[in-house]
Amino acid sequence: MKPLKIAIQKSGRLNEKSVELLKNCGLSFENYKSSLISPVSNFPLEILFLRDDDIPEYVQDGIADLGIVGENVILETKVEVSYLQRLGFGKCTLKIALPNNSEVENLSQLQGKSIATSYPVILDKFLKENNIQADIRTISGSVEISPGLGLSDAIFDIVSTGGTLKSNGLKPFADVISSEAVLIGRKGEENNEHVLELIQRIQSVLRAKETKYVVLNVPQHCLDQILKLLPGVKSPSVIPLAESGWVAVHTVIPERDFWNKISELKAAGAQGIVVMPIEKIIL
Ligand code: PRT
Ligand code: ZN
Repeated sequence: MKPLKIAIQKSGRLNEKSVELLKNCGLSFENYKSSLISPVSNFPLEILFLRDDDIPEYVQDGIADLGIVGENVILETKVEVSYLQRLGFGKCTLKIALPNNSEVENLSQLQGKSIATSYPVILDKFLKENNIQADIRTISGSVEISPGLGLSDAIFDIVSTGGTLKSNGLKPFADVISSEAVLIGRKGEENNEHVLELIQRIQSVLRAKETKYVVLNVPQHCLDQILKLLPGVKSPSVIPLAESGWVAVHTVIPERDFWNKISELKAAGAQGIVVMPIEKIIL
């Protein structure tokens, strides 16, 4: 059977995390910087290393079956692909930003202004939705220097920490979309057996990342209250300890709620709490 092809970024912000995700899915492949294509030795899959801008079209046109790319790139290229899974990395927001001394105070005051961007399609849609006619100046890089050079009144660009805006004398003004890396697939391929298997593996890696395995010692008389605090995958395991009157409780706790939950458990009588990372959770 012909192997599937998955396109990932060759170098750049999404490369390392994309490779790490695929390796965590148990896929075995070489990651030579010089090669364009790398076969996976233990799954019917080949990995194509491409510029991120090319990935959506390659997937739409069937040159690749799957791709990992920022949502912003998909929206900008207006391709027809299936969103298969959000991946939780490469998070950023596309914002309109203004020079610190700009007099623009609300969206309607962008009317007639010029805005420099590498994302004209997304910006144009946003401006139309808000009935603003502005002059979109498409440039391919270093958008943030354009107001300082007198080339535009505002910019529309990716922001993550905000450091680049700040160091160029700009301030965030309006959030347009948020984006993260997503797994996309060619339309009609969604139910391919190997695509489904890969999605399942990715989900089990993501689930594990969001949770911690926790073991706590609990005096028997506190057990009921402790169990009420714990969700677990099904329900927590309770194991007697050598010392009578004590049990060990094994469970998983969501990362986002972690420190609050640990405080609640301590307050309810838990002791000797051990926390471990989880590699995969297969449901
Ligand atoms: O070479 P190739 O074409 O493949 O890569 P690229 O240079 O076009 O993209 P790359 O590697 O820079 O980014 C890949 C993807 O990462 C983007 O499409 C986004 O989905 C995502 N991403 C997440 C970001 C950022 N965060 C980000 N901060 N992409 C770019 N930036 C840039 C932004 O353009 C600006 O210049 O970082 C600067 C702002 O960062 P802060 O932290 O100062 O706000
Ligand atoms: Zn690019």
